[in-house]
Amino acid sequence: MIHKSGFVNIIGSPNVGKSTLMNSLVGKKLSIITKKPQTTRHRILGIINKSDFQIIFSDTPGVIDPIYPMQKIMMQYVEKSLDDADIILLTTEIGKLEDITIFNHIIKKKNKNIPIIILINKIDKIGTECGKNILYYTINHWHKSVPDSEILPISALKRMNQDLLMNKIISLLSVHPPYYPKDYLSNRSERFFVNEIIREKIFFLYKKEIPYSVEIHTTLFKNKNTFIYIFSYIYVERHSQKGILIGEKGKAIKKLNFFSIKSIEFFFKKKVQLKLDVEVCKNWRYDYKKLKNFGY
Ligand SMILES: Nc1nc2c(ncn2[C@@H]2O[C@H](COP(=O)(O)OP(=O)(O)O)[C@@H](O)[C@H]2O)c(=O)[nH]1
Ligand SMILES: [Mg+2]
Repeated sequence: MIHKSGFVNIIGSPNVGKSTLMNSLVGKKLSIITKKPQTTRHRILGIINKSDFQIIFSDTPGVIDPIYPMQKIMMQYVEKSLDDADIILLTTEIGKLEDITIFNHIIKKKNKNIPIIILINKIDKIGTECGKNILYYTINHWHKSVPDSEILPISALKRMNQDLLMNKIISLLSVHPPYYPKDYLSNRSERFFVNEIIREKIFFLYKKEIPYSVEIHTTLFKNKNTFIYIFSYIYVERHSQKGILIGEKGKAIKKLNFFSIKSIEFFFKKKVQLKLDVEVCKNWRYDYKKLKNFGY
């Protein structure tokens, strides 16, 4: 039997739905999703395994102009994902014509032979006549701006045109044995997913700069008979943030613990006991050494 395999990298500006798309294609919530930009910090692989193909999707941080060291490292992940792609999914959303600046930059940098598919996401938002016009203009805009590319309107959330996208990807894949064992869903460890789930809850429960200032480090993940025992540190940048995280009489962190457990249990399909501890790691986002220790 012929077997196809390849790396499909999802790239685009923040908040257009890259993580939602990868999760919905893979069928498991591997990447965290929030309403806020710059949620995804790492490059995360999501793998689809079928008897005759293996597709390795890569979710990447949104393309931005980096300001501080952590963002610079995030953008290096994006650049790297331009080199090792077999197919690039340039993702934008309906009406977001200004993404042309980012797309031109990416198209210039990428290897000429790598095919790109332009995905116009969030088409579930149309419906009104006005929405249809916007979609029409958006498609036209991309046809004119990037003449040689494939363009596909989709909805990651409502899974619209997902079959079309999958067929297109499979037709572009090369014949190749699988790159990863066929039971792999991701390249990431159990601890990594715990870190990310807790971070997602922090995005959900805390305001302003708090979610951007935390880093989670899970030091213990013990699979017991009937439950998983987990210990995670939450690092913040300043003492004042520690107070906010814990909250009055520990109320805030209790809430965080509760929501985190629910999601971690859902992810691993097992009961979970979770201990959280908050520590200050001064200005870690600005410190290359500390970032390295955190695995960036
Ligand atoms: N209406 C609609 N919203 C979407 C769609 N895909 C993603 N979103 C929302 O857009 C926001 C950002 O999604 P996310 O996947 O985190 O974007 P990323 O930053 O590109 O990874 C979230 O609130 C998603 O629920 C879609 O197809 N339709
Ligand atoms: Mg994301």
